[in-house]
Amino acid sequence: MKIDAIYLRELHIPLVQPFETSFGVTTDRRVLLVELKSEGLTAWGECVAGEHPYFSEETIDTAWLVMTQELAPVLAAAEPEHAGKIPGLFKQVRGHRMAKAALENAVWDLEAQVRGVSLSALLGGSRETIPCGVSIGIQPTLERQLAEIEKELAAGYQRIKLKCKPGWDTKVFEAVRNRWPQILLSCDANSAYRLKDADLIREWDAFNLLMIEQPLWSDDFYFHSLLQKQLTTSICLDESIRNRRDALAAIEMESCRIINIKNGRVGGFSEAIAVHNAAQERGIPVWCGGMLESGIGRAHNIALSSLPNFSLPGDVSASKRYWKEDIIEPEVTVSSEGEIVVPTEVGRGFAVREDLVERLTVRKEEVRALALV
Ligand code: OSB
Ligand code: MG
Repeated sequence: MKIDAIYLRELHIPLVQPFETSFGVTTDRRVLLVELKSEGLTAWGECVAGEHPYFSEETIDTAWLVMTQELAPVLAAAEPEHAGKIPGLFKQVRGHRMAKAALENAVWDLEAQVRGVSLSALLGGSRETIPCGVSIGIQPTLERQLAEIEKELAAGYQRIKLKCKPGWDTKVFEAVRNRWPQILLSCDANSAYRLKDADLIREWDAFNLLMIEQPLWSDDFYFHSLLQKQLTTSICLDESIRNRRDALAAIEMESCRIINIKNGRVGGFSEAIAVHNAAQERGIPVWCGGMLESGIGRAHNIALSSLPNFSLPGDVSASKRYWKEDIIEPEVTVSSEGEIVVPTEVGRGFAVREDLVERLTVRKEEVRALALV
């Protein structure tokens, strides 16, 4: 596949409602897109780095820098036969997985078009529909929290995940369980607790949570393994899992019983598939995490979620939960059974609204092959 041009674009898009986690509040997204041109085709990738280095070390700005200076010139000069070769091209650059993922995933997006298959089929997906959950941000009041859950359950979502932090945890879970004893319920601490909080976390076993996501340090396996031994509830790791080796270590050490796979966090589809396979071979279920993506990242998450071991509802939900107007057509919709239909059309199955992308673009840069610089 010949790469004719690579453009980076930054778009500014407000969220329909602020999203609060233990590390901060997001009200507007700075969305970084990769637009790849190849022999008359246009492919897209999305960089899921945040506006601040709170969830991970990367930000939209570090990703822009590393893509323009290091990664994109290498990609522009290559003629990859297969998107699975891209991690090898980027091997010399340490870290910067979200930047790498945006470029690699654009090549997968291109390859599906070139081969005339759906992105899901190209990745090895087998599901026709994917089960969906929602991640609900920390709310200003308990009343608002309950109202948000009620709304999402009415919309059909199969699993409710509550963001939590010290001071916004036990009393919230208790109120939710009193009102809805049977729903699939989980929580995500985004590393807000320490091992000394084990007594508090153990109280949550009473609430029959499907999982507790990343309670401790963002780079830890060992202390999570100590905590997991003290809990009946499963721990799910998100931040800690950067690649297949991390998944193997976490499984071996019994640091978790469930893994959240995020395309960007692990560096792209190739590594996401490797994590998926490693977990599947060891009987560990996975689900697809979300990073408040625009339609492009969302479409890619849907394709990834069609792999067989994505057996738990993911955080991939409808466009309208995030955006007044998404940049894809059709927008992502969720059925009243809480499912998204995996597209079978060639490519990602959602057209990019290029006029809208152009209007929302606040920064654009073309990257040329190294030899041409
Ligand atoms: O930990 O899963 C997380 C959003 C930003 C950063 C980290 C996380 C999240 C979410 C949002 O939970 C999931 C979504 O896209 O709806
Ligand atoms: Mg998480």
